[in-house]
Amino acid sequence: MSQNGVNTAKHPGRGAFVLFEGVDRCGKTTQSQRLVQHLKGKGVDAELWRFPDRFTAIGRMIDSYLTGETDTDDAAVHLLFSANRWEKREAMLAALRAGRTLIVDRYAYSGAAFTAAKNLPGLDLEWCKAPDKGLPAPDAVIFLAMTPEAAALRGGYGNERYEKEEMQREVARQFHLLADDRWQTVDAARSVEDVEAEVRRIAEDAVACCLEGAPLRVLWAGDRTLQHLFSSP
Ligand code: NYM
Ligand code: MG
Repeated sequence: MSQNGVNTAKHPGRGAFVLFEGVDRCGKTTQSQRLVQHLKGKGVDAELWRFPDRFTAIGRMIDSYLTGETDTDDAAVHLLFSANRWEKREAMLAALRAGRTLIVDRYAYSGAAFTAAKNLPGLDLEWCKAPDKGLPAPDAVIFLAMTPEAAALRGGYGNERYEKEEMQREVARQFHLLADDRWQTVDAARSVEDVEAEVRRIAEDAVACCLEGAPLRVLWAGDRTLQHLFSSP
């Protein structure tokens, strides 16, 4: 609609960025896949993303570190995980701008929690967060809460680096320090269906808010938003 030459048409609304976080084996992959199917069934344009994305050049380095094929300096590999998010930033923004909702399995919170859990001198939580500052922030973080003991009972961990109960306990502690105002803790020790019902409510709320034009925020940068990238010309 045009009034006095000013475009007053309501921006058609963007996609939502819904993030799943939690310790290994807490059900993120199952719940994120089911959520995408559910949203698609309701006519929402939704897509599943995961980090690390092991299929880029950087992602292949991360994969070989996680499988134990290579040893990489802890700070250097932390920066690779972050670079793996930065290299997807443009595509992420383009998808959200096109109205596509992204359901994301792990992001910068995992990045900070896993490295900080190593408790290495110099690599404290603030250092770990720094390289991811400025990335798009999720509209909702669904934290699937489960004790590492309960997660371990779920068919056990795999053989990748970090998949040990002691490490996971420390990761859980770091996650709690990262909880922010977008963080929703969901008790993941219940049945898949009970967890799913709560997950759906959170995601559908986020999708609705973004359709109405909720601004996309900048990660770990206070109230800064990326709204200038979303307004129509
Ligand atoms: N991980 C994941 C990190 O250490 N830093 C990161 O930035 C991200 C995104 O990689 N144990 C760890 C957490 C997992 C491992 O993830 C592989 P997945 O979801 O199991 O493929
Ligand atoms: Mg894993």
